[in-house]
Amino acid sequence: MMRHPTQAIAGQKPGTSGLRKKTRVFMTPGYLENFVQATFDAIGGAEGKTFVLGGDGRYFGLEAAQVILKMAAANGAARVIVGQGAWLSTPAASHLIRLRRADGGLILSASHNPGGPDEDFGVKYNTANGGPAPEVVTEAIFAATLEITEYRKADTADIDLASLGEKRIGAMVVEVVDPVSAYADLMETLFDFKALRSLFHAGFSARIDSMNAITGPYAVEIFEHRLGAAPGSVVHARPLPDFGGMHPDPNPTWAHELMAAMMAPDAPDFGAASDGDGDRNMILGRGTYVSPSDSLAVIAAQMQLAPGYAGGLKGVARSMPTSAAVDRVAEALGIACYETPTGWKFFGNLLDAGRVTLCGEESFGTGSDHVREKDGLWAVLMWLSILAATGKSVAEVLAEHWVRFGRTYYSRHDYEAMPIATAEAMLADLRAGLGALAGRSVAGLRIFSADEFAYTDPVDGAVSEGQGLRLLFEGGARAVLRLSGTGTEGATLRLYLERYAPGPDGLADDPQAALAPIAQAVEALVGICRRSGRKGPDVVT
Ligand code: VG1
Ligand code: CO
Repeated sequence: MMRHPTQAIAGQKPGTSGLRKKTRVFMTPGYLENFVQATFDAIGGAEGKTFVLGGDGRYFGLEAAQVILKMAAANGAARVIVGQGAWLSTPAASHLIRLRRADGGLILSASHNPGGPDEDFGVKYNTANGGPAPEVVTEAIFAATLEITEYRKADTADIDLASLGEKRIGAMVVEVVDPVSAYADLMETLFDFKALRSLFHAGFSARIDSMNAITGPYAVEIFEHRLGAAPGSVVHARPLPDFGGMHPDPNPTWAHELMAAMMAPDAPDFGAASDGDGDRNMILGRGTYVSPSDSLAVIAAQMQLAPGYAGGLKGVARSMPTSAAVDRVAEALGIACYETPTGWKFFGNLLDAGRVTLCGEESFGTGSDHVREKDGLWAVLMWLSILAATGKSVAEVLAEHWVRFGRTYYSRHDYEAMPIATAEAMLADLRAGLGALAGRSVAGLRIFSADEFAYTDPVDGAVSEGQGLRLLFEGGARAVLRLSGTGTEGATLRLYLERYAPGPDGLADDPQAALAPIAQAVEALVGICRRSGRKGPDVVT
């Protein structure tokens, strides 16, 4: 029995990064099957194709991988390359798709969302370039979920994913590969591992927190085995189905153990954390937190120190809510700087067209043209390369960057699990009044312009509207508001705040204090707390 009648399920609309729902929703009979069949249907079928499959090790990942393998076989796929134990970090999956010239890949992860039977699960389809499917594809998948009447799935026993090698489901080959080695090899081609080994050999200390998620095995192999970091430098290194109760979102709130260790008097020289699927990174030095937008700018300014980028950068791209710190570096380097909507899928065309080498988002995402996803451990290796080449500390690198380019104070305030109607009404009201805001003063700040961000892809002309409401204040300060597209509960309202200080004075202020006037102006105008009854944001990064 290969063909299974089914009925369309409402709400299977991929968000910023794939379809994310509560795990129990994904576990209801037919839910995963419908979405996977719709994906195969939307890409013109799976017949004769090769796919990559893997995920971040979260609860239900193994079961989902078995379902997808049987469905790929029944849909006529030729081969599925799957990480051992159904493990693959998102950047490693992107690399494997490219390396093996696969037609696409399925990544099983809800990324930075917690995992477990009562938490989140997700599925994302990546195309042959290794990157997240662009909007035309995700829209076609969603349309197919609404028309589906049957799915195909082979009736066979589960495949052994614990041992390496080739297996078969009917005519389809299931190739179980080591999830780590190809990715670690790629990193060796980009960075000077000899120099990094010397750094650790000289006593440099690091704490890399994998948060019981997928980067553990990668980080142990790269930092401890290949680079000689002290055993135990990688903490929470074992991927666990529920991440051991951790919330694998590398920010000061959720990676608080690492934060505490790095702010302690005996802190190591360097600290970093990654998210569930390994595409995000947080960078820390002893007593120092690096804001992701600053990290992107520092990397842009110093990237040619790594051998893989010695030829310089073609251009850079950042998501719209990301701070303009990197723009100032691009200007100094005389290279193009693109501003895209939120979500890595919007960088794909720019990377494929060779217009940019480096991309980044304020949400702890940085990456280059080596893959088509953001890459947490890549960012860690890039920072280590900068420290090794300059002999400076994280704090010194940051301070010198600000002296040279000025400092862009930046913060994101998240209001989570709000009633959807309340959040939508706030933004609708703001949107309705946008036209009348220019020239008005709120809470002592004069609004220079206000608009809603829309993007026309410079490569294929695709238009994406409704990508965030922007308020520009006189003097270059900025606030952006948008709703999250990755949550699974209610609405998450994100408020992004930014202010530029050219220096030489005023480079060492507390970011929250520096941005408070803008936050107050937004509260006066939008009334986030007033209208929701909240006292303040749930997460501040
Ligand atoms: C968030 C971030 C966005 C990121 C996306 C996926 O989206 O803001 O920058 O690309 O997560 O990251 P949203 O729509 O919730 O703001 V990951 O690491 O969850 O794949
Ligand atoms: Co992620």
